[in-house]
Amino acid sequence: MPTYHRFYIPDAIVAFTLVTYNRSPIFSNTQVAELFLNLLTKITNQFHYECIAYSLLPDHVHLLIQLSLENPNFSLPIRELKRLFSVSYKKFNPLLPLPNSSRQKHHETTIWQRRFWDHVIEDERDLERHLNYIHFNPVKHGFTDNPAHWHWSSYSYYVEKGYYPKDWLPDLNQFEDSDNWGE
Ligand code: NI
Repeated sequence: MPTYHRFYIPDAIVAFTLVTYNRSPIFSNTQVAELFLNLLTKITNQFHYECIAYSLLPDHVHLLIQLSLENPNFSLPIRELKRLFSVSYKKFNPLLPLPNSSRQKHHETTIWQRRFWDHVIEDERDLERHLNYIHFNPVKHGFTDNPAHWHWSSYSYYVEKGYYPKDWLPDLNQFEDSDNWGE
């Protein structure tokens, strides 16, 4: 198991990817998707974070979050988001598969994949790439051919603000030199 080094920079913008356990498409359920977004708002408020962009896919979530000066350590808030969601989600689906012994030892449920992917935004260009990646993601994964047709992302907000032209599609070359993006 590799050692993870995380760098906690106050006020940094961080990209996160959270994946469901066994890639179960739990966010296809509208109520479950709304539950997650409500808890995301709750957590960002609690830690004075700002969610800059998001994209909710059936089996994973992409987030772009600005941290706060008082809570630069994002591990706790993200773990808390996953935990709160797991607790509430059980009400939707009481017949979840039982965790194996390793997962039980780590007090993990069968709702999320262990850990999460994160990347601290380096500069303006990196920020733009991640915004584009997140908003293009429903198309990338084949759920729609137009980012505007995907309800579960912050794309329409950015179109309204004039950040994207009406029929925006990204230059795909900008994504190739990056790391794995967590999904
Ligand atoms: Ni994705």
